[in-house]
Amino acid sequence: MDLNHYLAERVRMIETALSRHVPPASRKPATLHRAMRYSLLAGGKRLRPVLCLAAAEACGGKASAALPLACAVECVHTYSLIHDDLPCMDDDDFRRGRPTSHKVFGEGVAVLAGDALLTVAFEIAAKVPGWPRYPLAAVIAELARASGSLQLIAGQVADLEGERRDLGAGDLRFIHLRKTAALLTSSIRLGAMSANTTPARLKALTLFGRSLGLAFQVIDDILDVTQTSDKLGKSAGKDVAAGKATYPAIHGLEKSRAEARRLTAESGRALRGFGRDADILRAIAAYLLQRDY
Ligand code: GRG
Repeated sequence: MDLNHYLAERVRMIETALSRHVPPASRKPATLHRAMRYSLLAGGKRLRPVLCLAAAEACGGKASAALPLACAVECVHTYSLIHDDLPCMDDDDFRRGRPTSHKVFGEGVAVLAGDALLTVAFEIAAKVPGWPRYPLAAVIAELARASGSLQLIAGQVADLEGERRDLGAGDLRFIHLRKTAALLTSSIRLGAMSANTTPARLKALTLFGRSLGLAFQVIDDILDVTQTSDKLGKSAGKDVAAGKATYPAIHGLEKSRAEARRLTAESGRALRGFGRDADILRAIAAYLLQRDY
């Protein structure tokens, strides 16, 4: 299947489901629901939910079975963006091509909209039936681990504490693995779980997600220095301004590009045991690498 066609169809499916899972903007407290919808339905790339559906399909499952889990990871991801943009964190005023949540709704409502998106993620995930190899409790624990203090939040803490400090390549890998690769990998694992995949395939997809997540973050770091804010839909050049350790800052642009290519190739090798059903996952990995022009 053609990747653009696949992405357009799956993104449409995800957008429709996301809109249904979150209370309407008119529902009390209306400001909160408006803020949740403002950030969630602001048209991000939907990379994590698309990967969730594509992983389900690569394992012979159906996108429709994985859809609630895809929406759940997107809610967690959007919460993390809202909180990351707050003045007490990265202090950003531009995200997904529009002013950040706290700029529009104020800090209090932005914090609460993030809290509510994190909470609704688990309500949505709890709607799946669970599968013979992966009962509902295992599915919920998967999402909780990726979002929790050892993964996503650990990455954010290390990132915060690393500002204006001399971090090395090992510290940077620690941050990337947790802040970016953990939720991305979990999106893929959740999709695979919805297809009741074998433990061997789940392991292979975990390796795929880890390499892809690292590649994605290296590319994101490159784009931060090579692209404009308009093109990115978020403030460019923030990493340098905040004195952050990034891949290009430590290794330079050329080595960073080589590393992104190496990690993408590594992600491809993890899919060796999969047939044509995983072609979309392979195509997504190649497509992400092309973002770095
Ligand atoms: C606040 C707990 C907490 C965590 C925040 C997501 C995050 C951790 C920080 C945002 C900054 C950043 C560079 C994170 C790394 C992951 C990343 C590249 C996020 C942006 O994801 P995209 O590009 O965004 O997929 P869209 O808007 O397309 O969904």
